[in-house]
Order: sequence, then structure tokens, then C-alpha cells
Amino acid sequence: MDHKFLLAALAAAAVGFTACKNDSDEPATPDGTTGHPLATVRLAFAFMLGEHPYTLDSTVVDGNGHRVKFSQVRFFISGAHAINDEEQVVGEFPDAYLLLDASQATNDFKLGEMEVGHIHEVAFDLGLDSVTNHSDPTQHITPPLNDATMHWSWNPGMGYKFFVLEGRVDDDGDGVVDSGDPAFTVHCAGDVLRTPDHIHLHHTLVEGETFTGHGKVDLSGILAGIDVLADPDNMGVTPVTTQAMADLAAAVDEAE
Ligand SMILES: [Ca+2]
Repeated sequence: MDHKFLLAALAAAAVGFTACKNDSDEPATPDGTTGHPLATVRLAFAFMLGEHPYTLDSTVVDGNGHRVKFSQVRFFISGAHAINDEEQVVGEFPDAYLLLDASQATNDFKLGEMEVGHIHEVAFDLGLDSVTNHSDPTQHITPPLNDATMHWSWNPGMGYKFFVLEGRVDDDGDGVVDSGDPAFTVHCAGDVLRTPDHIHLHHTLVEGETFTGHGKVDLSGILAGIDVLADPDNMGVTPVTTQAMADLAAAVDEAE
């Protein structure tokens, strides 16, 4: 992935160089920008359970058939960049940190501005880059990186939690998940768990547009390969949290 990204970045740099050469006679605008037409890009995600909207009242099934209800489903997206049909990076949004949260009615985020053109896909990471991951949440003044509940306060060397799943699992087999059933925790944290992903958008930006690309997070298989009743406490880098990140990557997709 890093190698592919490097090639894409080099390709984008080459395009930028060509564009600069072609545009060398253009006067600079008063604010010092290039004067290239810009558009705004947003990403909006819907939490789903198959074809139906997911809410925290929904019941899902873990990898061993246990019925589960989540009390929390939250994860970070960062490092977003737009890629055109030629696999060139045509927009980068390094300051956009998205904290998706299934408890929220909407998960609609501004990525930022980019030059108009075609977006084949937006690529990003599930999780955070190492520098950001090991920054101090108290030093961030704006959401979401100032969210202490997404940080390992008692083990700060681990940094942020990339992906949080908490809830209860039906252990008495009555098919109902309630307060009598045991709690479980899956906290994915650790640099190695950062996971590349992307959604296809197939959209051509026009000047001044605010375009919202639509993605989904389908929780049907979010516990595939995981038995939360047998293994209810997972934090950091474990086989379960590693599997959970892979399940999350499979869950995040473009909306249909
Ligand atoms: Ca039960």
C-alpha cells in the first residue's frame, strides 16, 4: 500500500509540475492561491444492517452465532485522499479526522477543498497515522482528537483507540440481549492496526460545488470470525482486535 501510495503521489506531483508549467503565465490571485477552480468534498456514512438502517437497538450476530447488542460503535477515519481514474492523487485532506459513531443520527463530515476534476475513489485509513496516534489528546482543541474517551488514558503509550465496540452478548440462549447478559469490549489500538480502505465515488466536481460522497458501514459481519462470549475482553493488538479491523474494512463501502 505504501509503495502504491508513493507511486500515486509521484504521479500526482508530475501532473502538478506539468500544470504549473502550462499555467506559468497566469497571474497569482490576491490571496496567493493558484487560481484553480475549487470544490468542497464531504463524506457521509450510514450505519446499516444489510439492507436496513442500523441503530444501537439492533441485534447482530457474532462469529459463533451469539446474539449481540452494541452500546458503542465508534472508529476513526483519517488520511483521506481523492484518486482519479488514472490512479493519481488529485486531492488530499490531511487535516480531516473523522470519528464515526453509530449513536449519531448522521455521520456527515467535511474533508476539505480540492481542485475540480474527477474523483474515482476516496482512499483513507481506518485508524490514525503514528504521529497523530501518539499525540496528546489534551493538546487538541477541536473534535475529534480531543475526545479523551477514544484514548487509552491508563496506557497512553498505546495512543488512541482506532475502533471501539462495546455491548452485551446473549449467554443464556434466550435470544434476548438484556442487562442480565454479560458485557464485552473490543478496543482496537496500536499503530499496526491502521488499515487502508477506500470507497468509490465516480463523481466529477465542478467549480464551487459542495459534493457529498456517500458511504456505508454494514455491521452484519462486523463480528465475523469473533466469538465475543468466549473472548469478551480485547484491548490493544490481539487476534480479536486484528480480526475486528479486517471486519471493519469489509463493512465500510460505498453506498449503493
Ligand atoms: Ca439473554
